Amino acid sequence: MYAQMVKSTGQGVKPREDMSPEERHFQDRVDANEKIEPKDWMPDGYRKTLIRQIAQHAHSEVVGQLPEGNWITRAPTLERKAILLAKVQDEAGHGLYLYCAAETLGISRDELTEKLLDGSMKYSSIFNYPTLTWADIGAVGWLVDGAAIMNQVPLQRTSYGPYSRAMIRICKEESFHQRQGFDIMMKMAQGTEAQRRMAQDALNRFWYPSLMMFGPSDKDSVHSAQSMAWKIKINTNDELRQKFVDQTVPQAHYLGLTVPDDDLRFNDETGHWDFSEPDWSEFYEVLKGNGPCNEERMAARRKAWDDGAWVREGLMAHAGKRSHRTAAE
Ligand code: BYC
Repeated sequence: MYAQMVKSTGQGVKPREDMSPEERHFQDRVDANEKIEPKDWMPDGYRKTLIRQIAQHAHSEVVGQLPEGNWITRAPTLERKAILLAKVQDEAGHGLYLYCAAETLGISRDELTEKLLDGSMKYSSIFNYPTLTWADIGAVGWLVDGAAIMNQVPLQRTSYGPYSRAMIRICKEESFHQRQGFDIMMKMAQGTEAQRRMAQDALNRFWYPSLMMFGPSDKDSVHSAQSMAWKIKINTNDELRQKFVDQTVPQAHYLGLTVPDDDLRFNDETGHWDFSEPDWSEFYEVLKGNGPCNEERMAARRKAWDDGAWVREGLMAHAGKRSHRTAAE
């Protein structure tokens, strides 16, 4: 049922002449940059697309704690440990803001988690790659949070009020995350020869998976056209990917590192960096569950869900008792 609902939103933009009067009025509000609030009328497709995108984002924040949490006990100094711990806790908080934003659309957080666990909802492809060395934690902060910010800053202007407000808070914290990652990379790149090699190796492994975070190229993006008409998305996947490359290549050069792309060239005519596309067959394999860490990530989420069952049951029992008491009073 859910897959069907999602498919029904994956088409081109609905022409104005085919819209009902409510849909036309709704589109006019979006075009006038009015925020849509939970109790306002909205097309079913708008609601479903938002639930899909916000929940996918929320799941990504939560699953995104795993590759970094893996390094909390092994951070090289007390200061690095405290910073990483704070960052990972921030990601949990981002997940909660986003689940709350999704709940305003009429779906519960439990349902969303169940959809993640049964495979009908996704999380970002990037978190299916392992963090093998401390330099990977630098690369995640610099590249992964850098890509996330590139995507999320425009989403502060998204048409749905609760999503837009959640993004404003999240973006404030993400910029600190990106800087802490770049700072780790600086230390590594300017350290011993072995540390510099670790930094380069982390860049080599995280470069293309970071480019994939923006989603398939525009010609293959299923949802972009309608999502942009509804201002659920503000930019296309390729626009954001290009902005990310333009911002990140000079940073890599500043670090004295080499971007692993032989075809990378600054194009004087366009004023942008030309770069090689990621291997899209790898991207789709990761989405199908065949990435290096898909199984491990889902097993960790399933275990957390099962281990937390007693808390959920306890809360429900407490809520039940309270409502009995209120009814009796
Ligand atoms: N991974 O039509 P398209 C973070 C799916 S950062 C997995 O272009 P759309 C964090 C897509 O869902 C990451 N799946 O889709 C950072 C669709 O499949 P379904 C989270 C992907 O939605 C640091 C299909 O491919 N950020 O949280 O218009 C530390 C076709 O794609 C991916 C967000 O989620 C992918 N990379 O555009 C901790 C930002 N890309 O659903 C945490 C909000 C595409 O039809 N989301 N797919 O089965 C977005 O901006 C958009 O959803 C996307 C995709 C740009 C990601």
